[in-house]
Amino acid sequence: MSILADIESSNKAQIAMLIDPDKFEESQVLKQINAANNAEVDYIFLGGSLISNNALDISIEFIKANCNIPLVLFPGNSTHVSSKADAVLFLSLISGRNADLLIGNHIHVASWIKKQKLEVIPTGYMLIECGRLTTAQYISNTIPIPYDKPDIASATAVAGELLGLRTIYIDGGSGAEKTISVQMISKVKQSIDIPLIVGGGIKSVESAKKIVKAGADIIVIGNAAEENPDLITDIANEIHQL
Ligand code: 1GP
Repeated sequence: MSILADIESSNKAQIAMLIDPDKFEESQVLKQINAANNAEVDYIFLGGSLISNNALDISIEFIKANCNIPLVLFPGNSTHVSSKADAVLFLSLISGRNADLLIGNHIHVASWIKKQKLEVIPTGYMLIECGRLTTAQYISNTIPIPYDKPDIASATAVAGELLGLRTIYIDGGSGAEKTISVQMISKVKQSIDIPLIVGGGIKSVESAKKIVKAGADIIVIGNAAEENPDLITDIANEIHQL
């Protein structure tokens, strides 16, 4: 089954652990992968807004040598792709008005990707203001959707769905001060009929549960799992029961 089909048909909430290739360090990543294996994490997302160490392929090889969890690229631009991964979130940054991230980068890699075995998951990516300026917002040179404007988020997500995108990813950005509000998550979820991915600033079992109850189909945990790999086990145990 394709990864997208797995996401679409899952009758329980899923969890993705985000690994940043720019922070790649074998012993640290191994701790995270072991925790992900124990916790039966559903996906590993690999990527970030800024990759400056050229470690993407090395990271993929290391992760795949140590676990069988599907590995999905989460690219910041067209240089962040590799045929060694299982799938790529083909992100269009629909919350912003930066043409390069809406369509420009895609053109650079589209013909190459089409020839690979890499599964493509067309994804409407939306940055939401969550307390502070994040790297994703800065590097993308876009204005995030205001925290307290669920209607804008909902209309943007619906536009993405009507354009044919297959998932919506709302993200406070890595290291967000607070998570996206449950009001916004539930408004977006009620507006669309495609899977909803939510990430940014999820640091506890309680906030993960709230986000899933509000409607997230997949939650993404990055920083908190780097700081405390055991947290991913606790969160996955709870989330998989919801
Ligand atoms: C960022 O959604 C991800 O794009 C994860 O964010 O690192 O804050 O968990 P955190």
